[in-house]
Amino acid sequence: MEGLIISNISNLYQVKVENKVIECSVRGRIKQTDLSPVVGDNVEIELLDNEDKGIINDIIDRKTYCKRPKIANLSQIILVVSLKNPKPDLLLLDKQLAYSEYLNIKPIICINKIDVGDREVLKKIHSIYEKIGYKVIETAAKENIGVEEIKKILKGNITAFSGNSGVGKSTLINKLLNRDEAKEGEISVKNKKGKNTTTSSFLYEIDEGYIADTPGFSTFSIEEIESKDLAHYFIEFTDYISECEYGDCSHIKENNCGIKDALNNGKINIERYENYCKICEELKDKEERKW
Ligand SMILES: Nc1nc2c(ncn2[C@@H]2O[C@H](COP(=O)(O)OP(=O)(O)O)[C@@H](O)[C@H]2O)c(=O)[nH]1
Ligand SMILES: [Mg+2]
Ligand SMILES: [Zn+2]
Repeated sequence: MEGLIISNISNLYQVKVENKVIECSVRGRIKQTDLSPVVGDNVEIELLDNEDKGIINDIIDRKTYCKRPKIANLSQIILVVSLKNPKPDLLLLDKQLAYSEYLNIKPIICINKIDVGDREVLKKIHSIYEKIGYKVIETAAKENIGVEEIKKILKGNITAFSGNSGVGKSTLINKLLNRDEAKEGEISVKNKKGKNTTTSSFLYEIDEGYIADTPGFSTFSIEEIESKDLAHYFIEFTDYISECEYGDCSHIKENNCGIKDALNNGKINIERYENYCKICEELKDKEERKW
């Protein structure tokens, strides 16, 4: 039978099959391939004699896969910024947008703490990101504003939340799940020896979807992207890349660059372009240090 891995603590997996959760271990054969099951994987399991334990025999093809934190089949990432305390970090947001595009996971922007902060900044973020096709949702999680709108888009998806510390991710997740404590990513479970361990990620069922509570998503790194490919993950740039004179154009110092032309013609936002340049230089530095 088939199930969904909702948690993983060392080599034990909780697999949801219909309305039951079955504790599973992994068959040696899969362990020997480099493909170990992760949270979010759909797996083929076989029940053991006592019916509430099982063995994972196979992993069903993944739609998406994120290495750090390890999680499979995420379909959406809600990128949370706050209007104030901390103020919006658009460089981080642009990094996260690029990384989501690279992983082929749909990003959605959530501006939290709209009860405080500057309306002009709020308008600016809407304008920059809606123009290029991203959905932007406003919330004040603490005041329960906009939480229903977030709930609606969770249906049928496995959704993770990402953003700087303090933007309100835990508050938002707790409101969505109707739970009180801020325990984001720190689901403490006693293992067989009675020792407390912390799961890496956990999927919470909500309506007809899942919320991935994933520590480490707030600061995920985009080092996997090669600097030469970065422009492809800035979605509004892709139309202009073919107009560059040089096939290996980095869109920074070259002449006859389609992206710089689009920038000069007002078709690309200057802040997005400047963030592209910063991220590109950062990736290049890392690539050079590898040698
Ligand atoms: N003013 C205001 N404060 C909020 C809102 N949402 C969360 N906070 C506060 O922001 C702080 C950080 O929230 P938290 O959920 O821990 O952020 P996280 O680090 O992203 O998980 C807490 O003191 C929250 O009470 C909001 O909508 N408005
Ligand atoms: Mg938190
Ligand atoms: Zn170019």
